[in-house]
Amino acid sequence: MGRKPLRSTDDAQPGGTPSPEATEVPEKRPGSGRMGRRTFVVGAAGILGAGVLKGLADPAHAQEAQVIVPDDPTKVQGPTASLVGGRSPFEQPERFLHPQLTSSRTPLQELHGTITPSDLHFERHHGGVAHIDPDKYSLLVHGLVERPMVFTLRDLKRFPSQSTVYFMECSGNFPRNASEDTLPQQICGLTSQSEWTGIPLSTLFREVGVLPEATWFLAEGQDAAVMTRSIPVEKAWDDAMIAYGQNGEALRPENGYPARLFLPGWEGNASVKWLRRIELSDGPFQTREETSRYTDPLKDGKVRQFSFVMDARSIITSPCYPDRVEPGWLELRGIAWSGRGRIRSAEISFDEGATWHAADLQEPVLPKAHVRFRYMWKWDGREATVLSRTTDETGYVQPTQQELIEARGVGTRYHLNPITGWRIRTDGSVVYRTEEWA
Ligand SMILES: Nc1nc2c(c(=O)[nH]1)N[C@H]1C(S)=C(S)[C@@H](COP(=O)(O)O)O[C@H]1N2
Ligand SMILES: [Mo]
Repeated sequence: MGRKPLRSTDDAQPGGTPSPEATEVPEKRPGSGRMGRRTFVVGAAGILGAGVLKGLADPAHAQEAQVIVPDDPTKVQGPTASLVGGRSPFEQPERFLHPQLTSSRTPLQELHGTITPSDLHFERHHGGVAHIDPDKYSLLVHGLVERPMVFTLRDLKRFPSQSTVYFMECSGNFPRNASEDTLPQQICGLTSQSEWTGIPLSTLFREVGVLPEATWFLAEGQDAAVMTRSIPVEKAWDDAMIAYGQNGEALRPENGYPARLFLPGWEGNASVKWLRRIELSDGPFQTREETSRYTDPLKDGKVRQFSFVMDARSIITSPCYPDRVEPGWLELRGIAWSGRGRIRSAEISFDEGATWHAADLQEPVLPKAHVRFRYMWKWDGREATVLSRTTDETGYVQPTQQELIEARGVGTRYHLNPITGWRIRTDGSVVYRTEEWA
């Protein structure tokens, strides 16, 4: 099936600064149509030829080289083994780029299972990608501690390590007033999942001897934005990590190489990439990213600050726009996740939420992780709507958009997790079930 080029949705927010994350449906990069190419290109370091040069001219495809797909692969010797593998030329999943290139979104509708390939993990950069020499990397931990210390990457890697699967989500992950031709990637592609390897932050906190009066810490990045956020110290004693590995390899530069803070289940913004400094203190630092940004206006004129936890959410990723389905059995597939812990259930509704039917959850259901759900459904060819909603182990139920607006007002841009779904028309075409904001 082909992907139509998407028009951008002008979702400007009245009375607010436009946020690259929260307010716009990003546009697809021009000229990157799927499967439309005559010459296939595939990532394959080690294959030489015109394709390599072509790749160099286009940084987005720097690792690509041309391959030939024979009519009968049994009649020709195939290419040799290579240093680094690439995708089948028939599979070209791509992130969606924000027009200002400040973020890109995971193609959730093209993924299987629950792990996001590292090169498709969403990105959000406030000052571009920082490139850091691992030999020059250091992390300073100071402030209200007994022994201020500087750790090199080597030092960090000597501590007992852990590898855990967690989702990561930007809190600006819902485009209000999206149109029917909207992909899952545009609805909530600012979430991805990886197996993160690193050390518990508590290890470093014990090493430096965090003082009892320290209640918050500042995390600072070494990028052009010098991203800084204040985090309650309890998160360090709970499950915060310093991550240096992602899906079996080193972090990608875009995701914070060589080391980042990782706060499971909390808004992505606080997981500071390219982490260079942690300062322990007896209160929050009130940085730009936690005062003018990442706060949620409420109905009563007040503003919610330090809303760290990502609320439970789900999305059906198949079928979705722009699929076309046939009458008969369909497996509805999607993902559900919660920053509070495990997903308890994912449910499907065919009657706008009047009744709900339990979907199967793929085991193991991990805490603070995307969980795949599936539901077998026989489509009778009549116009239909499919919605998904999830409930987490704390009993939190994913709200409708109306419930969200009633609870928080219309001004909120961050932490929007409404129930969403798809309309299936009699011709089998699938479109986003639009809902006007407010
Ligand atoms: N140093 C630094 N850390 C950062 C950012 C940044 O721009 N600079 N972006 C933040 C935001 S807004 C999000 S959502 C996550 C995104 O992480 P990712 O790019 O690895 O997906 O990183 C956070 N950490
Ligand atoms: Mo973000």
